[in-house]
Amino acid sequence: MKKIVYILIFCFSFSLLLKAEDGSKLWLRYKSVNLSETPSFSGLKGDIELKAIKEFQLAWEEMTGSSLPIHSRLNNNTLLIGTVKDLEIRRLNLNKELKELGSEGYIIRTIERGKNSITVVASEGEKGLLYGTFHLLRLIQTGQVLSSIEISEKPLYNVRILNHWDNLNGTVERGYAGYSIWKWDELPSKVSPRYEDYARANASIGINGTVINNVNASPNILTQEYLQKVKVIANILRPFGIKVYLSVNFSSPHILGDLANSDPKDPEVQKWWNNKVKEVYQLIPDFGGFLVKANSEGQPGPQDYGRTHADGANMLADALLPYKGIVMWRAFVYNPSDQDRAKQAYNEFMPLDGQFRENVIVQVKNGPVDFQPREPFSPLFGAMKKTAIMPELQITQEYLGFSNHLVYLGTQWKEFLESDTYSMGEGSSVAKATDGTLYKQPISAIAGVANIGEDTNWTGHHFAQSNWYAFGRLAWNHNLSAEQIADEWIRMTFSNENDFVNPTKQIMLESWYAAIDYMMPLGLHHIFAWDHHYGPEPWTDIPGARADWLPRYYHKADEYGIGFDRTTEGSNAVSQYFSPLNDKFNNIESCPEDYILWFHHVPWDYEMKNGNSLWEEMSYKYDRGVKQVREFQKDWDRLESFIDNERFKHVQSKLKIQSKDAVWWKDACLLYFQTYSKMPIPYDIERPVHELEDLMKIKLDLKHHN
Ligand code: BDP
Repeated sequence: MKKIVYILIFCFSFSLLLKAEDGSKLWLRYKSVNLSETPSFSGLKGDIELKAIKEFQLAWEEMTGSSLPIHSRLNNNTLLIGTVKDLEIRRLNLNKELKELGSEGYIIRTIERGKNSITVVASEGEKGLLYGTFHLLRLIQTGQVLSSIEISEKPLYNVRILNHWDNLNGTVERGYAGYSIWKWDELPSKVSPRYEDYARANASIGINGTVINNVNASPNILTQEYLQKVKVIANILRPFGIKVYLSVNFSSPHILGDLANSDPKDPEVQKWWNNKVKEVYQLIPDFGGFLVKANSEGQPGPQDYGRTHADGANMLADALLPYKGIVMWRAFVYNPSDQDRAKQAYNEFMPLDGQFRENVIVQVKNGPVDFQPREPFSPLFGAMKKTAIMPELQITQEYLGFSNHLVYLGTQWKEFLESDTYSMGEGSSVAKATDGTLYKQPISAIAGVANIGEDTNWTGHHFAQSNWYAFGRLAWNHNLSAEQIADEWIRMTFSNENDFVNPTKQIMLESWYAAIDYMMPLGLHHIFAWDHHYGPEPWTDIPGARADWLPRYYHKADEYGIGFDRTTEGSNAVSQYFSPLNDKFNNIESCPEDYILWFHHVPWDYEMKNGNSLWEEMSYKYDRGVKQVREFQKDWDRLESFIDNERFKHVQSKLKIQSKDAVWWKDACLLYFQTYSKMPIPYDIERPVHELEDLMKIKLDLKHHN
């Protein structure tokens, strides 16, 4: 049925009622929008059952308190939403442009039609329409001028996907926002309303895929029983343009299928996977594919049978190919050995370059070790020129204070995506090496490990929502600045008042640097407490534990100095980078100080660029991190009148925890490393308030759910 919808001109304002808010609406808060300056804006037309139109209706209702007026003619100030299938859209001569933008791209444009000025949201496909509508709503929410819009967009990565590390028992590995949102016990009969809320939120930022179970995968996910549950989730996500993917356990044929082994070269094993994949597609016709953690941290894999990662990935890829499914094969591999952990993934995967099927994409964490507060980019980016590579970012703050610390990661991800790999000469950023610009690849993708749980505000900390948001926005367009993303997010989530937006943005933009400073400045890494990765334990020694799971392996502090020698004299990890980076990192004089202890074992009295000794510089960095968090507290307190009390208080108390933790980190690291440096903590910084021996006794009972 064809219906044309017109909306009357609206021009009104809302008084900002600072009603208690629990954060459950995320950035999709249409109520608080002040429309007083919104010029004539109206109309809606559409003939498809579109979530896009529904979303606009919902927004309209929330903004105006009344339902969307429907008329039957195009007038001035009409909003026209439609795909190229729609006659009105076809009449606008946008088809060529729309074709170039593809089915996820869209145009939002003010078009003069005779005496009338209409606003058009148009796309080749329905997904583009959904994204375009959310974009338009974002413009409204952030108070932008709507009288002459000229926007055309398309995503820079094809697959923009969340990785949930959610277990089938409801726990979330490295999850800090409560239990999983996926209620496996209730499915398939009972459907939580949050599944649809989740889908909407993701669609609003362009996320188009989700891996709903942990990479440490239970084989049970592939049983009929669970697939029936997955089907229900897939059905809910589909209208929002989101495909479901699953993490699979490489030993599934043996464990579920009772086969003697799971050797990828065994025809019985191949047959098992072919049948299993067929079964999956019978239930979920648009199923996305598999994510695999193999031969990593005790997970089974092809190497158990003397086969390579390529053999394993290709077997699954062959099974998925007839249905256009993909395999995301993780490169997060390392084993206890004499070889520097930071070098292992590269050494393992480089020889396999060119051996992977076209529907395989190798998923590489941003850094060579493991989501540390700050790492140089993994040398695999740009290096595998005949293999599609996708970045894996960690949205959940496993190594950044869980859901207690305010750490905006837009800044971190931008630094990473813009890092120059030099793989094809200067200007070969990680982003370009993975989005299809430098290397022609059939698929491009980017993944983020989700920070979502059943907490009312979804992410534990209200500000952790900004990381979910930033991931989606950067996956869509990595050219956006961290600042722009923070700005939009604040306006949509809290308030459009500049006196609130600007200081809040400042906090966000400084927060990652502050966290690095109070946790692991100057390239220090992995000096966390055993297992739970929350607080500092640079001293830990667990008898019998793997050396590469202990902080000493990484900081190597001794009386001479501190840091991991990865130069040509040391582990030679520098050689995995392209020229001129290899030389730059190799030479202590040219190595960026942000990474100096990542690449060098530096004497305590080494003179830094500003004239401080290394020890002094380290002390000042820790101190600066602490001071910054104290400033965040002051800044936040000044903003009390701008937002609802509920969220204000929540963030305020989280900042208290962060502040205490920052002091804990500073005292622990300075007092402990001082036992090696034997130098005084510079007298112009705050004295430690803890005894080292007391700090060494702290054992937090934070469960790490495996
Ligand atoms: C580490 C986590 C661990 C994950 C692993 C992975 O500590 O829980 O299973 O990464 O990415 O950061 O596979």
